[in-house]
Amino acid sequence: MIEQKRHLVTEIPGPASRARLDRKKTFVADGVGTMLPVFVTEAGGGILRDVDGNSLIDLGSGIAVTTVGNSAPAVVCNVQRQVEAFTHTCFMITPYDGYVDVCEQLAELTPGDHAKKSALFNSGAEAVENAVKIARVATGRDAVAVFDHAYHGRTNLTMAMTAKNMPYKQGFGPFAGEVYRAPVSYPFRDGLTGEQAAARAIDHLDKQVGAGNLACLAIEPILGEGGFVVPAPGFLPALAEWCRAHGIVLVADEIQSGFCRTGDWFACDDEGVVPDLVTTAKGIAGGLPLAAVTGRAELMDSVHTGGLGGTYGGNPVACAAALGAIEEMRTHDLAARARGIGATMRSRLAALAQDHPVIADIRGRGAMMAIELCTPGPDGPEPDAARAAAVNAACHRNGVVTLTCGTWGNVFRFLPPLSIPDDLLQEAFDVVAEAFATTA
Ligand code: PLZ
Repeated sequence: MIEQKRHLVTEIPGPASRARLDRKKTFVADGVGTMLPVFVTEAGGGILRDVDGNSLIDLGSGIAVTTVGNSAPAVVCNVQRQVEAFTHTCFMITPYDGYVDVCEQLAELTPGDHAKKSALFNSGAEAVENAVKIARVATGRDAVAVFDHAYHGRTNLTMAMTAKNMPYKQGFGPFAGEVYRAPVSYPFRDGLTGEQAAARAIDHLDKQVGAGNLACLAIEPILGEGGFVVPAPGFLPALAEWCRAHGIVLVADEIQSGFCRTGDWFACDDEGVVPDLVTTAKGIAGGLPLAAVTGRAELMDSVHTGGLGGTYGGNPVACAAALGAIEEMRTHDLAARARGIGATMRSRLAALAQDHPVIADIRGRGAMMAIELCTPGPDGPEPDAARAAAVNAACHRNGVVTLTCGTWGNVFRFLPPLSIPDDLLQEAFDVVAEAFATTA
């Protein structure tokens, strides 16, 4: 394991990274952005090492992917074994055990004890698209309900489902039709109880779409890119109840919140919400591309044979990685570790908020925590995206990889790998505190 120590030997990014950034500019399309252009050579635990020899603390996990840590032992071991045995057959041509093993794990781990089946894909967006396909076939209906601040991907259908225009949608339309957006529960901004916010969303959908026209309602149980918004308690259960009453397929998009990130296997577990379909990706496979739709067996089976698939979906190497990642989560009780990390982060952030009133809200669950930065305005809190960007840049300069998010870009989020040692986590928050103290 790479040494677990923050150590900077050059400015960030250093000269070797800057030279590579010039090459990137020559050969990589400008549309593919890079938030922190340090070129990585090695990573593990809570550290990313770059080409200049700097060691940075990772509070992003490559956007909630390396939950078990980079190159986690069971992932490496399974992948090495699989890559030597065979790399691809295409599961639709000749199958293999790894795919079925992952589906069996998903049946056991996702919320609810009903019979479940899964289909595997490559990316989160692909999983969301397939969940919608399944819901449409199962219900014979077209309409899809999504929420304000939602993020579901960058493909044509999932762009339509994603709320924020820049940078995800600008210029890329026309978008898929029959997607309807409802107001979400955003306790910091709306002050509503979960039940009140659900009643508002349901009334909106009832009047503007009609419950009987909805194939599915897709929701992130904790919003990810939209700002780590945790809906008020009662919101998700009330929506689940309404979906059940009207034959609407409830799709929980657990792509960012799933696989121990929030301190449970899935964020829905917190309130005992049992979705009809769950989409997963990111944390499922320790960094290899894998995604899944898991759901009620009868719903999943409503699609004709051959209707779901793709050349690489459930690639054997990615499946081997997923089995390794799940083994790491089970053996090290990473859900409990996420709760511990969450408690540390919350107390550090609460202390920080005492000194910096710009920290207007602290929210999240487990190792998925964020702060929303605002200044007081005549009509309520005004998003302070400039401060979020300044603090983010100061963290980067000092060797801590942090991320922002949110519709207004004013949310500063923390997604450490669950393999991060305690002292490194504390040191990272010392750097965050210093970043607040030295920016205005
Ligand atoms: N659903 C809830 O968080 C991916 C996007 C990064 P893909 N979020 C990170 C970016 O700017 O592209 C995400 C998510 C939720 C779906 C997705 C999409 O997953 O694997 O990126 O397609």
